[in-house]
Amino acid sequence: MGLLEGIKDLPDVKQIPRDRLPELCEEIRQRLIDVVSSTGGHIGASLGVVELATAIAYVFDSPRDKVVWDVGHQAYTWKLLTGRNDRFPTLRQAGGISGFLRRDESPHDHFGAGHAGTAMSAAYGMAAARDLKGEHHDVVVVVGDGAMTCGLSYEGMNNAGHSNRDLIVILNDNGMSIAPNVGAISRYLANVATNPLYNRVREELKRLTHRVDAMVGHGVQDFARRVEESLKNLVLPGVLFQELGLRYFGPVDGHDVGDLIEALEKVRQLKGPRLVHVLTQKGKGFPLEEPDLEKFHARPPYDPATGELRTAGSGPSAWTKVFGEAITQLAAEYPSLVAITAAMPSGTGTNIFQKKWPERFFDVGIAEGHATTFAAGLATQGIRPVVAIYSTFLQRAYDNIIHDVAIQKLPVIFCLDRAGMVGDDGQTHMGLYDIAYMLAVPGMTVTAPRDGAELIGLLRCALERTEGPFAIRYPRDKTPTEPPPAAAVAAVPYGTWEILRQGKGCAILPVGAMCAPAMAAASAVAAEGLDVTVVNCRFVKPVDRETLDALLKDHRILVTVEDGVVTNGFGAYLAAIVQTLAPEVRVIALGAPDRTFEHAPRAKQLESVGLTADGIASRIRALHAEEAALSP
Ligand SMILES: Cc1ncc(C[n+]2csc(CCOP(=O)(O)OP(=O)(O)O)c2C)c(N)n1
Repeated sequence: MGLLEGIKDLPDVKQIPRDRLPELCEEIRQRLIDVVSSTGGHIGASLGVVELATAIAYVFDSPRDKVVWDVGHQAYTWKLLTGRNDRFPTLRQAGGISGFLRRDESPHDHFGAGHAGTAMSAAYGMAAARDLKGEHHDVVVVVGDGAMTCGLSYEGMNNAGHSNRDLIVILNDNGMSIAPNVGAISRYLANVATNPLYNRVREELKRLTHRVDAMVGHGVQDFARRVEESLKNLVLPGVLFQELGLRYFGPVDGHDVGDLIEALEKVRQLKGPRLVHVLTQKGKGFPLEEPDLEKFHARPPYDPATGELRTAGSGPSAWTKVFGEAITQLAAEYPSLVAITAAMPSGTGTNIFQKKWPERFFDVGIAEGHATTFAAGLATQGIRPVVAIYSTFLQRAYDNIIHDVAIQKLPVIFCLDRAGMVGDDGQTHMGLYDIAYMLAVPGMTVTAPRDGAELIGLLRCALERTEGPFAIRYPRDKTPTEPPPAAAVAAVPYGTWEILRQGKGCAILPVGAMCAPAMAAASAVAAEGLDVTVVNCRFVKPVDRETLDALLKDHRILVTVEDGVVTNGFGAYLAAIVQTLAPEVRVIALGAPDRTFEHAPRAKQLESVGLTADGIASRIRALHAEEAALSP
């Protein structure tokens, strides 16, 4: 039996002789490569921390000690060592374990996440709670160098650093965010890692820690203080963290499990806020000979022997690609257009733009709020920023959208990829809230295209406007049809809807990607004698008053369909308007109910809330039956 098979929970890890831990790590690495080859997932991030997660499991005593992993995408080894090896093949599958950490999945998942930069604050909260309750345990944070581009990480560090509370921060530095990391902090960390003091520091750390061993139980506190002082003089590379109030240790080789354990054991004996800088290699051991580092971060199913993807995608292009190509082409016509991403060049398709227009491309790091205010600054100077951020991550920038962009009526274009049900990333990544949050922003134009050509037409419409922000949302999916080149697509006239099918009595009003299932539903009920109208509500705000007024004349029921929460969504917004215009008309809102949603394929998630042709058709039939029963 392999070592991993014998591990049912963390205490079993501690039973393994130290000299056999490298063997355990190799088993774990193979298990990760094998399982993720069929489930897909964040293989690169997780392979990078096999030794680190094993060392943490070995040294600390979770669940008594609290271990908080930032994002949680890199914590697959943690899952394997904390009782989830058997269920690991269900990773990211419907009904299976999550691709991130969740408090309801294991007592060892001390904080749920999915978005970057939350770990420092959450861990500091746990440390403060421990002290308030008079308890004694460790609180450990594992945070990546990418997450160090998040302002939130510094807010947490600033607070924790001068608190004097016990907190161990482990900085997992692999030089990568999803793409190569950006900005001053990444350059700073690279300098630290290659500093000539590196070897001296390591040697000195070893020498000093051997002396701690000899003195345990005899004046450890006093000695710890001397260790600290000696190190302070030596580890000038970590001066940034020292100035923030965290004692710096490292850099430590993140693939030497023995060194890691030694370093963590020693740092554990000290007090106060401290930071251990660990150098790791993203994707270590992955079979691809020349990994495309960015694609490597998370990967769809692949061949475990070669690392090559199992299936090349077929059918029309993904929305992401259509968007990336469209802005790249439109940039030739609009010289002031620039593109901004918050650490997601390939995820948002802006990598296509980056290749053609490198000087007009900005990757600002995992900093959605900054991306938005930076865009606002650009817009004050006549530049036309297109800010491409996933719906879920733009939640981070809400104040910036209102305070920095909308109030100043600046023409910033927000392109929200992954809007709607998002699939196997699950509840933390759902793009269900943007219609609701954007509708509330004064002066915000809120739109959603029904296909790739309309996405280009809306981008053009946005670029032609010079006042106020403009949002365009589209899902994690393929477009229904391949669009023509951007030059062949005209601007969508501002504020207009499009009648896709003229019927009577009942009208379906879908938003964006919901047009296709709405049309299919209309065809299905037409075969049964129900002649419904379908209107493409590509402008969610402002509504097309002319078309709406016309609809209100000969329709008794309007059924809105949106791939977003119904609470304060398009249906609610339209109902409030209709109530003032024609109170006798019923507005029925179809969308996602007010709850969280589990990971599953996007199509299944949509089906679960009736956002399919069948689901919409059965609601139309039911409404028709209700109306028939009510009419005299
Ligand atoms: C707020 C937010 N924006 C963007 C992302 C997408 N994202 C997931 S992991 C990641 C990179 C994180 O880099 P790092 O912290 O260094 O961890 P690594 O993957 O390198 O282990 C990004 C940008 C996110 N999870 N949260």
